[in-house]
Amino acid sequence: MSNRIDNLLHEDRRFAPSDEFAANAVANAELYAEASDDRLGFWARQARELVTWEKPFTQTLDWSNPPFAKWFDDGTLNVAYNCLDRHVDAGNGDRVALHFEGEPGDSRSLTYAELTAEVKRAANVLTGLGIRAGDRVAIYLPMIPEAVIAMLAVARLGAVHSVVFGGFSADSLRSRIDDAAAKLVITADGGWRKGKVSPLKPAVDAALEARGDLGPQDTVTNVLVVKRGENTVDWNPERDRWWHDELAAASPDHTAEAFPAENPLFILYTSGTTGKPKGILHTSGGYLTQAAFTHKNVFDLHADSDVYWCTADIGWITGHTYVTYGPLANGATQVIYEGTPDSPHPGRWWEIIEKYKVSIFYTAPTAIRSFMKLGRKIPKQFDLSSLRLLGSVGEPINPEAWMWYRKVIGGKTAPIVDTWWQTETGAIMISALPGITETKPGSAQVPLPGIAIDVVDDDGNPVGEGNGGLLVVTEPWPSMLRGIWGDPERFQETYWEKFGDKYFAGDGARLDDDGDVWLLGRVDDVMNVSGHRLSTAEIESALVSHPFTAEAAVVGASDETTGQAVVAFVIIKESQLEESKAVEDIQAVLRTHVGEQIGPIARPRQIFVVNELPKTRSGKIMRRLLRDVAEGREIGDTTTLADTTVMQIITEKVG
Ligand code: 6R9
Repeated sequence: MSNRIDNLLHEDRRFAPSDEFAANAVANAELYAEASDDRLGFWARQARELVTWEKPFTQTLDWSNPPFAKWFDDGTLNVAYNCLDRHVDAGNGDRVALHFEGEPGDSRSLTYAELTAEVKRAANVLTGLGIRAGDRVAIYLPMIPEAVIAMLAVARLGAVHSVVFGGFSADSLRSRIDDAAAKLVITADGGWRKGKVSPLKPAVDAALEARGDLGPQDTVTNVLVVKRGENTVDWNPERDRWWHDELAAASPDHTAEAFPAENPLFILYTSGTTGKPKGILHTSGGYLTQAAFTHKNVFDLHADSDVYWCTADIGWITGHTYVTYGPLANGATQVIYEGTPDSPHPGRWWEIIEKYKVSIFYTAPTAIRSFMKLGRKIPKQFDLSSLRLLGSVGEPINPEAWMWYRKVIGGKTAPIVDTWWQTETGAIMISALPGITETKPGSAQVPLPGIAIDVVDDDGNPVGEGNGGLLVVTEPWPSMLRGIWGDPERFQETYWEKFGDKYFAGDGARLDDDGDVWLLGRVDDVMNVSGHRLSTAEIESALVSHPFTAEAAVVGASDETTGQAVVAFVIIKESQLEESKAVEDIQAVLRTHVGEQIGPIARPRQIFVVNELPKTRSGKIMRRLLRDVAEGREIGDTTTLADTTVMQIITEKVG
């Protein structure tokens, strides 16, 4: 880490936007002045200009009961109407909303009029299945248009979606269904990944069956199944319905009802420092305002000419805010792609950019680094000249990857916006504004207009320029989380207890001499693997749930491609070892087990079988030392260990 900070301090490259870009930029520098003069007035103006309200709000922020914020509280709106009908009403019904590219090469484009009609039908189907405002609907789908349609149909009814990433296991799905007490699950038979169909419906079946006596009573009454993979599926005629049959029979007319600004819109689960994922709750008016504002200004969106592509899956917050809500609220034309970047060939993404003339491209550093490894020859085979703006999200982007992105993908001209935000923040918080900010490789740079952030020490005192500390948000913002589903105490504890009046993001950061922010990674036990948050505790409990394992410790070790990688240290039960199992077999079994319990992304890159774990006298595992081992470094200070010889033994084992 210290090495990295030094490198960052020596970064003095700067890239100013071209005159042409600056002249046509959507954002303007006055936004900063306006927001610093009257922050709430600034957000009220954005909310009035970017969102259509059924009943206008009169109060911008109610912060009388912190940390529970209410934004635009007495206003009413329908989020789906804002993403659909109003564009059709404004004469843009023929504009393409979604260019869908399937992994096997099939494609389909939906205009705003077509997408609106589909969502109306789906809303009628959901109503027919008993879904009402406030009900929870779990969505477990591949990246196909139906994923967006399903989210918007739920939102249209004032119901609450909980999208579960299609790569998650039946167990993960079940715990999310249970936690939110979902009434309906929307899934698909399967989706395309890496050249073959990856089934989804079996995981839903397993999640709904394997409840045992532990889970709460079965809240799910129906499963709606999109046909995509054409794989054979088991069918429960009482519970399961085909999406296409139901939609074909449904009326295409549906009038969107308005709901209060603070009506819950979705729950999205994310890893925390303890094992149990947190259901992050977002509501309607404030979320949509900041989603639309940031999408328009950070990506310099010219809705009538741009083609926008965000590569995130809808299972992540980036897919919620920058595939579904932001772009559609702004009437953008966007690409969605079902599959993996290298299927059927390593140039697939660049081919898609060429095919649709994508002008705005938003992806994660892990993807950029894996393309870098393959070399520039691959992207050079495609015409990427349509690209005029590039974005990065999910983890710090190292300056080398930033420079490669700029040169090889952006043709040395497209500005890069490195956007810092979280599931909890709902929308981008820190980023350059293209056309205005001079960009700096590796730094997320400046808080957006209307956003107040700081870097503080452990006691909450600002560290000032040139110093490092903890990133905090010092004022409430429109798209902030409104809580953790069903657990207000955990909400207070996790984010607000440390500093009282400031939101604690869990990230380390440093301010350089210009006051620009450099993100340094998580300060808690959360790892960032390919931009996905995983908790050490969650993987440890998956490992320990296997009969082989007596104890486990998991660390995030730095990895050239994925940013961090999961490395596990496990102690195997004596009884199991006595059966003289080969270490390789144990490792393979445990890797598979973690994949089944959580999902393939959580599978450890390495599992070391050890006899002991380094612990303090109070019994806390010293992950810092294990990280030293995992990263092949000399072991740091071991004086607080209960048994100081243990690290030597581990190092010998691993060596
Ligand atoms: C949007 C998203 C949030 C965590 C966050 C931080 C890391 C995200 C970043 C970044 C450095 C950026 N992170 N963007 N770190 N630079 N531009 O990724 O949400 O999945 O909740 O993860 O990701 O550590 O705290 P989420």
